Amino acid sequence: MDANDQVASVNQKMLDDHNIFAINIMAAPGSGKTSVILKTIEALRGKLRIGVIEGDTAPVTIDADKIMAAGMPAVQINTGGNCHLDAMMVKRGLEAMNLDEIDLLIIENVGNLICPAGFALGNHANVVVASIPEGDDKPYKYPNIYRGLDVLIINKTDLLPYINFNMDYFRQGVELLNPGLTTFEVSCQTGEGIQAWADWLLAKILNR
Ligand SMILES: Nc1nc2c(ncn2[C@@H]2O[C@H](COP(=O)(O)OP(=O)(O)O)[C@@H](O)[C@H]2O)c(=O)[nH]1
Ligand SMILES: [Mg+2]
Ligand SMILES: [Zn+2]
Repeated sequence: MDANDQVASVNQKMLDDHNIFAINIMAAPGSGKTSVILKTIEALRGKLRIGVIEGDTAPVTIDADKIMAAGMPAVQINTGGNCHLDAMMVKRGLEAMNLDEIDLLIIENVGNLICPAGFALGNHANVVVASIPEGDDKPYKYPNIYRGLDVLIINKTDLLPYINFNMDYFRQGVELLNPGLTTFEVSCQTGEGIQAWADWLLAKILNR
């Protein structure tokens, strides 16, 4: 863990030297991490240059291909079966990118609600993408990931009419773990809420 933290500090220095703000997106598989990244790219196009590091446990480039199709640089990191990204993997990703061409780095962590929270990567903000179909009890069952969090995105709100999900119960659980957490309710399907999230992110970067 000490070795990981040391490399994370090296990563953060590399990012700071290039004036890059970096976020680490953690979530369950299928919650909409890649969808949120694609929507964020659209919302901030012309305002920020965004690079993406895609972490996956299998040697596939499905997510990175989607980012590159959206016109932004992406590096795919294969964790070799590991269930989280560590700082060394992110360092390899940073070394494979042209950091002079990026203002915002988005790291898509491996889909997993447990151990990604335990590995510092050198990013400046931790983001979780929760989604309606996962159920409203997840903050109570996976508390650790919510504790060290800077922003929460609740995705797939378009599915609220079809799924038994009590938003008050969910948000009360989050509030107990992380009082006052900045939270955005969004739908990548309809685009609802995306602008508010993108505006917050842009302001955070400009007012650093
Ligand atoms: N209905 C609905 N589906 C969504 C939304 N966001 C993502 N999806 C779908 O959820 C699935 C997983 O999305 P993806 O972005 O790949 O999730 P990831 O595994 O967390 O990166 C895909 O079929 C998306 O089209 C949303 O807001 N509403
Ligand atoms: Mg993905
Ligand atoms: Zn893991």
